[in-house]
Amino acid sequence: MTKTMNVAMIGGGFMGKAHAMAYASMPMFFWPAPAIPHRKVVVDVSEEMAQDAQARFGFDEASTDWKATVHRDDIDVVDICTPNNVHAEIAIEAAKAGKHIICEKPLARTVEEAEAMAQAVRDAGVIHMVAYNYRRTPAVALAKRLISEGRIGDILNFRGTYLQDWSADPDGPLSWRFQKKVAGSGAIGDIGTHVVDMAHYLVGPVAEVNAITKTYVPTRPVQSGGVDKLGASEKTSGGQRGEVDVDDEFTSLLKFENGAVGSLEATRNGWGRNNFITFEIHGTKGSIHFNYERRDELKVFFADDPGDARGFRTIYTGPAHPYGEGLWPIPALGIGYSETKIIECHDFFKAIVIGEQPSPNFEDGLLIERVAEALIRSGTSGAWEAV
Ligand code: SOE
Repeated sequence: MTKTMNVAMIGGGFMGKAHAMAYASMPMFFWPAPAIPHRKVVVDVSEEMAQDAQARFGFDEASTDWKATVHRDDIDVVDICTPNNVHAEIAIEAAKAGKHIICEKPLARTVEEAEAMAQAVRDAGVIHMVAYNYRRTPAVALAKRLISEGRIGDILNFRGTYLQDWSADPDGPLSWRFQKKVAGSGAIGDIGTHVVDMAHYLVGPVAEVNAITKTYVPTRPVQSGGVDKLGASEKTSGGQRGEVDVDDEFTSLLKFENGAVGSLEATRNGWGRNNFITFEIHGTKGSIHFNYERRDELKVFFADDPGDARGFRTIYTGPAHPYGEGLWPIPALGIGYSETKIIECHDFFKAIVIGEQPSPNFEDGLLIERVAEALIRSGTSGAWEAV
């Protein structure tokens, strides 16, 4: 009989929606499910927000007290979907309470916080995961499989991007994502870390970075209400403006521990780009190209194809590929953001049931924070910085 595990989700915003949908749908995709997540308690900052989230996302109960909730005996899993400034406090408390933890990315605002979180889960012996979901896109997992099988040889170069435009409008409101005390950093932590996670997964640890960081919009209109509107959908210009003290964009060269080199850039000010997560990887025997905006597809070039048939081929992911057994029965029916979160949910509960740490876990999240801090340091020093 498949075990049911009770989830307390802290934060009922954008990520809360994605995680709640995954809890509901995971057993519909992956059956038998490793465990059935039960949406027990959702916590938010006001009664009204918590009750809205309870009704909308299908939880049994609503609460505004995260601390009491994580200590409840009937909670198995704590899911942290809050802004970054409270990840550490909640995760450390949840670890003390002996709960398994899934935490939204980036793990923390600083390396110091991430170290404390990693220590807390080590001491508690609980299962932990950081929700870098894009590596669970089947096409990205297929890239990993091809690389692991040696199909493109030794990796020479990784070129990654994460380009968005939701903060290109200077009158877009001052969300928490522009405030260092809440977010830790800007494009670096918010989106660059997703690609660092994929680079670590596909190539290996980054050893050194040499970055340029830019803040293009130094002040923004103070936002009305606490809800993150992600850009200019609700203009509040004309009123009071507050300081942006994080990066809008960075571009960096990379050196990997295994000798591969590469580059990484991320911006939230790139007009016309939405969720433009790309990587191109060159190996000694072939190349791989991925663009999340065409996430059913993986483009692959094999150098040992006959000369007259050489060229990038497009593979549409489906049943023959990673996670194919649980997803849709025909390639190219469409993989979406939700599917990446459903797979993430599956892998997290599987890890709990088999008692093995998933990846990326808090140790991986800590390594990513070290890269993020090296990028910030390099943006100031103008020099190569070791991770
Ligand atoms: C905003 O840049 C954002 O919501 C990120 O915070 C998410 O991690 C990314 O998946 C989508 O864009």
